[in-house]
Amino acid sequence: MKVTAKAHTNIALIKYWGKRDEGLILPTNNSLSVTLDGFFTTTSVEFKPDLTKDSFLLNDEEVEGEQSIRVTNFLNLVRELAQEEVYAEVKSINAVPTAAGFASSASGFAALAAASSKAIGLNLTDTELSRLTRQGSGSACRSIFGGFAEWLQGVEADGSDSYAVPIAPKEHWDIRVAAVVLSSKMKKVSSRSGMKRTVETSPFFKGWVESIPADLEGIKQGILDKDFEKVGEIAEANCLKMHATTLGANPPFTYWLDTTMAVMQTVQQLRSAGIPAYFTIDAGPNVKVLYLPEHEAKIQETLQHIPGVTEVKLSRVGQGITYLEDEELV
Ligand code: FM0
Repeated sequence: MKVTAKAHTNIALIKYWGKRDEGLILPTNNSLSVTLDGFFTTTSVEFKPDLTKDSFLLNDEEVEGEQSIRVTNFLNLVRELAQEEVYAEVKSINAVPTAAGFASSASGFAALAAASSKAIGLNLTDTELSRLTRQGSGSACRSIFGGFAEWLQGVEADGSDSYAVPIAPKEHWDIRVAAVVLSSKMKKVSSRSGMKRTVETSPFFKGWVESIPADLEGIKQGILDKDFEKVGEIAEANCLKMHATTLGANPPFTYWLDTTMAVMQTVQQLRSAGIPAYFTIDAGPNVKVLYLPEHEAKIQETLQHIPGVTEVKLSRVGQGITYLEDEELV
């Protein structure tokens, strides 16, 4: 049976940055994200007895190398769970720039997990699906849910209590996110290797982990109260703390470019001018700006005029996993 699933990316307001178990992908802290409707991956999976290996097409092109190994490793987990030994044909369409800090792996692995687990006959609950998805890419486990979701780090060595839970549905709060795309796109240090180097060498990592519980408590209250200033201030500060840990790593690194800082300064200037806007940045140079619907025109206009910015993509809060009935990619 061919199954097609659609998953949206998410942007972390409290970042996942550090693993306690690299194989099972278990984090050193809880994280919290908002799912975005503007950026998504649609994936179809069909397990076929006549195949001699998995095949993976991304945006109609055959993928090989590290990316295809990650897909096969993930499918191995799905086969193990289902006790099946059959290879799969995987086709993905990614409406997200890859490897540019747009968490493309999040929507990618969430869609892959949903489509493959269903195609092989597993009937997983959202919690089980989130736990499985986590083992493809950590941040992806939050994309099972729409709206606002928290990934519970868990304490068990086998990862059984490490999965995402919904905090508030997308209908709860209409906040917006502008994804600011910079002309220079490729990141040099992947999030996976960047967080590993940080955990192993940065003296600031301990402080980062210790600061998380207070940020989480504050932001969850802010989301429930729809207190935009509170949520924005905590998210921006949390992002800056995460990026500070990379400067303390050995060798040190940063994901920021000059234009990244120009966008950050513009956001701060917007606030000085009375427009509530806050930034957050993942493991890449692009910036996401949080704002309220009534300021959309001004936000868009201001951001796209920053030199070095190629595109500003606006997004609302998105939904969780959906399955497409016609079995075709859209
Ligand atoms: O999304 O090694 O999921 O919480 O995006 O595949 O588990 O790609 F800013 C960084 C994403 C980390 C923060 O890490 O790593 C966040 C980040 P994996 P991911």
